[in-house]
Amino acid sequence: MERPLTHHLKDDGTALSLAEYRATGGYEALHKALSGMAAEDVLEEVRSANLRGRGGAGFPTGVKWSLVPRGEGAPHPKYLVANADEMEPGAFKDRLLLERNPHLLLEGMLLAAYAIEADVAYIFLRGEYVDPARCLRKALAEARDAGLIGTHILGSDFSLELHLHISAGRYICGEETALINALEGKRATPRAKPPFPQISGAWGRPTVVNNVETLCNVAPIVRHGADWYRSLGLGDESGTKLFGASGRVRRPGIWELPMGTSIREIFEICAGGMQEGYGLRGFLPGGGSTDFLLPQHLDLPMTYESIGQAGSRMGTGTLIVLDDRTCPVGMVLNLERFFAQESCGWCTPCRDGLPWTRQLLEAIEAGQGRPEDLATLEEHCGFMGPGKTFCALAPGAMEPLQSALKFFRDDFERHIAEGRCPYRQA
Ligand code: L3W
Repeated sequence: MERPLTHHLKDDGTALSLAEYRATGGYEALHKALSGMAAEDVLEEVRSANLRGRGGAGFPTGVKWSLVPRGEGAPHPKYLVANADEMEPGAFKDRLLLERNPHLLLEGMLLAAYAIEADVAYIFLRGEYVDPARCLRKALAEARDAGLIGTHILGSDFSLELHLHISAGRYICGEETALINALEGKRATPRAKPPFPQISGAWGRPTVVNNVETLCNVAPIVRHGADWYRSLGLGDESGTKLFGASGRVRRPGIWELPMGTSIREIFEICAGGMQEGYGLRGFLPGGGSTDFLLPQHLDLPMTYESIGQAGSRMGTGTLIVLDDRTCPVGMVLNLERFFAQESCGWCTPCRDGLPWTRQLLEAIEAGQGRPEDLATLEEHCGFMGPGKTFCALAPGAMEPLQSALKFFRDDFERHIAEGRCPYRQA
């Protein structure tokens, strides 16, 4: 099985140095592009590979890049941003790439910047990612010393400045327009879209924001071609994906597998199934802001399409597993506490609705809930549903809640009827 993102990772857990990365064929794609491909050719290769954004939404990367104005009359400077603000509950896939293969990201960024004719690039890194910051600083210094970043890269006409920006630390900074505001030194609230950042982003200039994992796929695509990349997927969706599992599984972790791998393979073979004494109750397939799925969904392939059809989202592809000894109400409360704290406060449904949701769940979990609270919670899922808020934070926050109310309703009702959490020892 081919694993273009993780095949060459070192067993000792440290990052590949520039020399080690080069020994694996690293920067060959950049050489190939700068010596014989026009910017449009790189864009076309990525579009034809059907690479989709790995940050959670799955938007086609080539399409995103193609929306950037190019050529003579295009406004400059243009910007590229690697979204490394990995804060989705349950997601730790980008961290693996940042800590173990930082040059793969840098090469992907150089190629992406070349394709969209960007002048300046930023890595917007989660504030708490101290080890990734160390790895990136070292890789950036190595790349600068080797003439891979700066002016006339590899003797070509292509120049790029590339900076590391450490986030001050809010989940909403991962939303691309809030990220751009934060980068500009403004309060990190999302902007209205359209205009999309590809047209008017950082400092009003064309800007592309791509997730770390997305950008890490670019060098392998340019090196081996779109046909090869498409062939890596097991079905209609291309490439490989970093999948993960956390919760009471035997071996929590992250694994690179073909797109379309079954959830069962991720859960049973990679993660080793449940720990002794625990049963599988359900799982959030794509991180904290996705709808629960049930054991009956284990044989679904992990693709944007199939998980969507099952009523959830593949999101970041990182399963959060719910076992039969953990209270689903408590689990959802934990998530809603996070989302309520991370609301930027810009729009009313999210600013007021999430804390209210949290309060209702706290009361239910503490045994002080009322039967009518369940209908109120359901109403909140509607008030904060898709299209009702300024950005995707609150609708995402409602996904685990609305599905828990559907699949684990007995648990909510028992808390209210018994006046206590049935999972807690008396
Ligand atoms: C041009 C259009 N561009 C969409 C672009 C847009 C953006 C990308 C995705 O939220 C999701 C969210 C979280 N013309 C376009 C267009 N685009 N339509 O495509 O856009 P969108 O609006 O679908 O999503 P989003 O607001 O970026 C992302 C979910 O991901 N998520 C969150 C993960 C968080 C992390 C993290 O912490 N690092 O990964 C997980 O599932 O709930 O639904 O670039 O410009 N017509």
